[in-house]
Amino acid sequence: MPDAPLPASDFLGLDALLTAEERLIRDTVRDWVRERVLPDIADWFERGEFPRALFPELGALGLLGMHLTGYGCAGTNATSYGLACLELEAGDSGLRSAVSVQGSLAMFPIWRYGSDEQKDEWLPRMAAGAAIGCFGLTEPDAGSNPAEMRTSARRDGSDWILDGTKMWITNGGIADVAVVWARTDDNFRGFVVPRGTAGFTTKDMHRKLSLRASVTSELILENVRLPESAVLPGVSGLRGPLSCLNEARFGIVWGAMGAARACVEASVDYAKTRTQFGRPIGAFQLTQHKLADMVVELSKGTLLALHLGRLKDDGRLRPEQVSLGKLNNVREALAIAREARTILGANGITLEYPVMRHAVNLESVLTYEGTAEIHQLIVGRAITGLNAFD
Ligand code: TGC
Ligand code: FAD
Repeated sequence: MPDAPLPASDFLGLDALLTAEERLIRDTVRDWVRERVLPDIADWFERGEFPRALFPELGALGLLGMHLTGYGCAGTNATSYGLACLELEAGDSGLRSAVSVQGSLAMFPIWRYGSDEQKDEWLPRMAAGAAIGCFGLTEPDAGSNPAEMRTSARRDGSDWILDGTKMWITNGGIADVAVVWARTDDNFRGFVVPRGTAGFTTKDMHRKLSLRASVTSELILENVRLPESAVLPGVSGLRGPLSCLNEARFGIVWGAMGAARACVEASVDYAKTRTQFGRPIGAFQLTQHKLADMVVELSKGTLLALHLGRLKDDGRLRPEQVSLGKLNNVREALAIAREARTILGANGITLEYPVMRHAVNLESVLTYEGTAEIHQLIVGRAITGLNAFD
């Protein structure tokens, strides 16, 4: 009697390396995505929208700022946060983006660097999904190199005056609060800017061919007057925003494998049922070659994510190691999605199947949170000790 087939989605049996609690969180998120996201995601993607109503549901599930402690946050370990990102991105990268930005880029800086008043005002509502946050670092002329940002914060008495434009900001148009990074006389500082502040407006960006089920916006700051209490007191310098990116990039290491898994599952199903030349296309050697290579990279990438998760939970994860994970897992997820597309033939280009949606989403994921080239240079610097950015 032959052994039972090995599942493409967990060929190495990595499930056994998770704790019961981690599996429970993973299964809860997977079920929620299956029930609440998969039936509608193609429509949201086609219409170019992200339903705001999902936020309170994500909050009720404990997924917003889930690896933070206190203030209504779930306080899970980092591996559980990663598993949640994986399951969310198996639904859509836009969904994982919304959660990454809320928890790792908007809540994290307030939680780590904010005053007690800022934490009390924002974190409980953000954890519940009652308030949405965004993170404004990138500008029209400062992407990979945020040190070139023009957005300025100058003193006026005890107030600050902010001027500038942030671009490509996830959740920007639906955010109740923006964490905005700006240049001061001698440094960079973070500011907590509530929607409704005079001079602060947002404009959604349209005609995107990627990450369509996600709100992407410009933040426009014109003579925005903020009190001293708006500044994040706990950090100055680019270390502030870059440290937040470590958190979000860690989530992407996992999330990319969710998108990859969805593509692998769709192509295995398709290859077993689509018949040409009198047999399932999955019976052809060339198709099996593709499927095997996809499963190899999915397995390696998921193992890498788990290893980085364990390092993070042990307090030993270094930013350069996160860069290695983001570089590898997004690059391989994109290769898997493109290969999956070929297996589905013409059907692969439609929204009836998830693969093209994941493939185009992953183009954004390859670029944001540090492009593939930037992560190559970060890893290259760590290996050689030579700084290519100087
Ligand atoms: P340098 O100017 O030398 O360093 C500035 C300070 O920052 C520190 N630092 C870090 N700290 C913590 N974690 C990290 N990963 C850090 N990287 C740098 C550094 O030690 C220094 O500290 P200090 O105290 O000495 O002042 O800059 P660098 O040479 O280290 O970095 C250059 C470079 C290119 C690697 C960096 O600028 C970079 O990572 N650029 C990429 C920019 C980026 O990733 N932007 C992302 C925007 S947010 C986004 O995309 C959200 S998408 C959300 C979604 O929808 O999911
Ligand atoms: P550039 O920096 O202009 O780079 C263009 C090309 O040049 C890339 O291939 C890059 O790798 C390459 N390059 C640059 N420098 C070097 C170098 N030294 N060596 C070799 N190659 C180099 N930002 C936020 O702040 N908040 C958000 O919420 C956010 N959400 C986003 C959502 C989406 C959908 C997208 C697409 C982007 C988002 N971003 C956000 C912006 C994102 O972080 C930037 O797009 C990214 O950092 C790259 O910047 P850039 O697009 O200006 O490209």
